[in-house]
Amino acid sequence: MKNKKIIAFLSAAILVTTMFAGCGTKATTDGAKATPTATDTSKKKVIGFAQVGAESGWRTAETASIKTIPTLDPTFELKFSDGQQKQENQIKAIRSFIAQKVDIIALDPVVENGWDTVLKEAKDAKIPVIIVDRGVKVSDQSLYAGFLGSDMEAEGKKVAKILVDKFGKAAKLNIAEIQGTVGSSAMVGRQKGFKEGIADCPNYKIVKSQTGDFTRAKGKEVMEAFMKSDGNNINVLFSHNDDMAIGAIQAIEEAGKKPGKDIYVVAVDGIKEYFQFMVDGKANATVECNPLLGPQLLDTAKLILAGKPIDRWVKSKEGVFTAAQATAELPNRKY
Ligand code: GYE
Repeated sequence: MKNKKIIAFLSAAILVTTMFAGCGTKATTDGAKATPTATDTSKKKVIGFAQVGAESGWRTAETASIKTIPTLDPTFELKFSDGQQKQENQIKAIRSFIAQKVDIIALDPVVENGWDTVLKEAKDAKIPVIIVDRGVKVSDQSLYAGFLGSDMEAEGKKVAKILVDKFGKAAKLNIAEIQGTVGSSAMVGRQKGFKEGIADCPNYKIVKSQTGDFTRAKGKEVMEAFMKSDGNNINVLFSHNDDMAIGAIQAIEEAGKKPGKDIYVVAVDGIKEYFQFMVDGKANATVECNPLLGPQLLDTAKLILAGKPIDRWVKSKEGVFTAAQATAELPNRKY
């Protein structure tokens, strides 16, 4: 009799354990498939982070920084989803975070538009949303708590200023532009800021402009095409990120020209690898965009969870670097 009771108890215990194991608390790389969790007993605060993808060195550094959150504060847990540069994946991830009843949703949106519906769902579920790195355009500002990231327009202006300082306003420049992901705030802002920055330079002409989707491979492809059609005309390359510039540098070399000399190369991000290209004389300047957003995201999440006010826009601090500073700065680069 006693044995039977023990067996019955054990089987019930096993059943319960298996049930909970089936909906475990493991972080997922595919938010869409994540199942509701049994974290509630652990009392950890859960941040669900919907990442853009893994398209660049900048992105890799940002992901690594965000993933330090549970180490910086062990009372926090992070659920991470890689959207593979697709908005639909990010929307699925957010819905999954809502189903899992996370405490905070952090969204790094691949593009600016198209978030109203899913952010409304998060709001209805009373889950605060922090927009990270890239901005969103929404019909109702109360759909998110705040934005943490860089000023993309200011970055575009800084690129323009580098050219004005180097060549002067009266110079005649044929500029090739490799844009980031179309419709992303990084692309829209950098382009706008740059155009404004060269508005009073009558002979600065953007002769070519195409997207390279922020990847090295596409940056190379686009520059190959530019070199074929306009190779002898282009004096400046403005790439919306360092990775595409690195791809383009290869294309310039393959076309028999000298990047950094025949074509002045300026980009945005400030990844360590690009500094090496500046040291080697193949790239000329970069405008820093800081990807190390993990600690600031944690601080912002803590404020929200404590019911305290946060800034509508938490800006990151950034600089500008030219090839002349590259050797001294290279050992300090953290990403
Ligand atoms: O510049 C680029 C990345 O959104 C600021 O995205 C970010 C941009 C960054 O792919 O390298």
